[in-house]
Amino acid sequence: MKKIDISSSINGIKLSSCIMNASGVLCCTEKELSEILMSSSGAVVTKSCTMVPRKGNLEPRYFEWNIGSINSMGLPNLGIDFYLNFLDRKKPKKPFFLSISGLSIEENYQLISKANISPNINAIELNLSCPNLVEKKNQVSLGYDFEKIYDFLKNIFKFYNKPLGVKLPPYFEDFHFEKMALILNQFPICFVTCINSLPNGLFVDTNKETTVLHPKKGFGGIGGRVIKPFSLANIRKFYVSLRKDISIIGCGGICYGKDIFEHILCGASAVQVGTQFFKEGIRVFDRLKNEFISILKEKNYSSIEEFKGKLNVI
Ligand code: RRO
Repeated sequence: MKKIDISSSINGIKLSSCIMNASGVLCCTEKELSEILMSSSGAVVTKSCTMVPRKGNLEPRYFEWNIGSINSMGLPNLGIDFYLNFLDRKKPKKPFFLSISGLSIEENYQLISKANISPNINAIELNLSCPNLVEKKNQVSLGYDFEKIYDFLKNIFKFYNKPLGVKLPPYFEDFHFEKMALILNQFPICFVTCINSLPNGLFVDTNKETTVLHPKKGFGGIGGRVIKPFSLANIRKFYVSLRKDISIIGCGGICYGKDIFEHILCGASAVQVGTQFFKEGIRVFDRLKNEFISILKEKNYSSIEEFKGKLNVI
């Protein structure tokens, strides 16, 4: 019988499985990260970190329903030193992506400088798209600030010389996709992760006539099954417009093996699981792997390279 290989490469970083966790979900503490290291996920991504630990927003700050989730976590994390120390102690056998999300451009430079001298990091996933910071209520997130982002990336690549990917917010306009691709194509970006949660959703409790979240008057980032069409659109748009050496990591709406197939068909080289990981726990990686392998068997594919990006338009 034909051997089915679901390994992948993110611009040269080898993953034994193309399925990994999404930053933010169950990847903040020692226990959570250790569990991911021992699982069948192809890599580990940390919760986005800042220079100093943060408690995040007030609770309730997460809610899920049958087809989605809403969160306003507010960047709770243990601080960059914890994640670098964890990495140095554990020396993971799978790629380790440090997600960073400074509260200012200056803080991002400090975080990136620290990561730059850490010997064991495989890549930074620079989060340009946190939707929930109460202290930045009137500021546009960097991923939507097309003026600032060019200079920001230019300055980073003056001193940073390891692999760096960016986690993008969802875009909706052709003009924005084109503008972002034009910017990213000018830098030695290793990968883009599409997409972060859809910002500023609102979920209402009909019985209580209230919001379900407390921070930011109930508004929060939407994730889960309901956002899959937006993930696929963002993956596809960037797959056709980015340089071919920039890998795409799909994120958003992965619940079943077939969702992984769709992300890869649109152009992703790997996928991240967020809401469904939170719902199901660590066994989600084995289940998704088995379902994905079954689909490849049915379709007679033996590796993801055979169909990656090969979406047909009818
Ligand atoms: O912590 C959060 O509120 C959060 C972050 Br940093 C992010 O990037 N995406 C999200 O949905 N929540």
